[in-house]
Amino acid sequence: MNKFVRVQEWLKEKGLDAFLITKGVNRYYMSGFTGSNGYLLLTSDNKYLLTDFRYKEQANEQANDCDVIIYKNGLFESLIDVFNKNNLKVIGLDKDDVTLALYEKLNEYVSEVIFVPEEDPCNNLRKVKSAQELKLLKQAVEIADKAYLHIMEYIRPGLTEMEVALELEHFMRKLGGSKNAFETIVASGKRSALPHGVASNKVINYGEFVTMDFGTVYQGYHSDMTRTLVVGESTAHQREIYDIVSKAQMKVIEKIKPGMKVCEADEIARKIIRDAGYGDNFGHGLGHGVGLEIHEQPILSPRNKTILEPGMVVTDEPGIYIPDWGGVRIEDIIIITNEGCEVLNNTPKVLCT
Ligand SMILES: [Mn+2]
Repeated sequence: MNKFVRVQEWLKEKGLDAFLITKGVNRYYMSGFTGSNGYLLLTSDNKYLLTDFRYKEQANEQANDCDVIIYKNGLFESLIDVFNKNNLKVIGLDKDDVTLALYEKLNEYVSEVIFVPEEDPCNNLRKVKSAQELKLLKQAVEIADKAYLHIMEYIRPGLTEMEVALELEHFMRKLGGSKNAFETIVASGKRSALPHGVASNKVINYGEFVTMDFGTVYQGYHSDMTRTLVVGESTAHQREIYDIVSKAQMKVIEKIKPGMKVCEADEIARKIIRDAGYGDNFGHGLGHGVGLEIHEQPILSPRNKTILEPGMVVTDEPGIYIPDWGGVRIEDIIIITNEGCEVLNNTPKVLCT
């Protein structure tokens, strides 16, 4: 079903006359407009895109099914005008995005309208991806995959974590990625016990774990992958930890399917790690949705009861982190299919270089 129709139904359910989208990715999702400034007002029968003079042509071209309004005397004047013309009285605001400053100002300028804090309905719609979105996500993943294949050849003792991060980032940009999906993590030796150890000046030594977590953005869509390897020869303990994480990660791929609650998917990996005696060393959720944002719904935590549906795109990224020793995380992006899942990443998951 058309996403605007879904929002119209949602407005009716909530008893709202309109919803004001303030968050950039949701503005893009509902209008196609890529400009950095603007508000999108969704009413029961129309979409109004309010933006400034710089984006006049771009907005009319990209958001061709919206009424484009270019502010003349500022955003508030234009908003009041639309509210009045459409007799809008009860308007939902994005409670995760609207600042107190904006909320105060809206109330000050338009006292006759009631503003209701709501979750932006787009966050929910974005969980299930369209064919076009899947295509772009696959391209973002492919770029990251190719960068990792390159880094497997490139990495060697004596390089710093930052040098490895830069090489990954440079390679992804050359392949068409527009920017890094997030701050690149390259964590070696004891630092690999830090789940979010962004690349530092530390030199990578022979025999150390190196955890690399990185991704790119392709036409707005994010990739996110993690591999852990040992530069040189691994120890029995390193192999033991790696094998547990690998088994947990693969078991999720084997078992995850639509109809399952996300907490049940999390438990597949968590049980394996717990049974191996490392339950306390896996302190984060199994993964997260990924798309226009690097972290989006559904969040795969042990507490989330959201039901998995075909077309959802999530990460599968269990880890074990042992303070003052090191850690392992392995992460792929998967699509929930009608039967189970499809893994988007193609790069090998092997311990040694
Ligand atoms: Mn991730």
